[in-house]
Amino acid sequence: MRPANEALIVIDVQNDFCPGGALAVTDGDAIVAPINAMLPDFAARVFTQDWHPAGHSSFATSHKDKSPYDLIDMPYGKQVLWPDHCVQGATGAAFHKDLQTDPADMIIRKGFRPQIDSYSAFFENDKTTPTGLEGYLRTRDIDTLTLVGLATDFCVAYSALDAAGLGFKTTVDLSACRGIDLNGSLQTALDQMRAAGVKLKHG
Ligand code: VGL
Ligand code: ZN
Repeated sequence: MRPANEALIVIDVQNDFCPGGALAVTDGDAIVAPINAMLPDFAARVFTQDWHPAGHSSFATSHKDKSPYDLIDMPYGKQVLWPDHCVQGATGAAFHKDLQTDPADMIIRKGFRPQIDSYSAFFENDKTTPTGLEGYLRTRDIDTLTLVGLATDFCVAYSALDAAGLGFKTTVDLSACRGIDLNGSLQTALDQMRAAGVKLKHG
């Protein structure tokens, strides 16, 4: 068992990001067994859940004449438009059925504000509105994080970059992550994480 200052952060292992889902990541479900195997080793375990109201502003269907994967300008910056996904209460928003969720100490939901998306587990896409996760971890004296989940180049990378920026010792275990890879976004994310001092672990 790892020491009490270390947490495993499991990002968005939900049906819509797995094969058959609305925003399926290739082999997204292949990480479920490795994550289940990692859980017992950590004294602290946090899961995140992408959790959008119907008609969320990150959905292409909420914008006239826009298609999924188009880029638009939002008041807080550029935003990729996505297929409708992880709608609150829908099957697509549920965790993968084989993911062991009982060991989660906390489940943090994000992306619930209609007008702003939230990739990171720490801040919404305006990079200032906090989710509360930082306070949760600090009040438990946790300073070292391992991140796994979906998708490597969006929610995992944004979370890891914010974690490193907040001063957490941060590792991304790539053996338990899968990416979307939109126009080279996977390589960009890996480069950014490395440059920010995030340790990338390859299995
Ligand atoms: C995610 C796109 C939109 C993710 C969430 O979990 O990586 N990506 N919403
Ligand atoms: Zn989302």
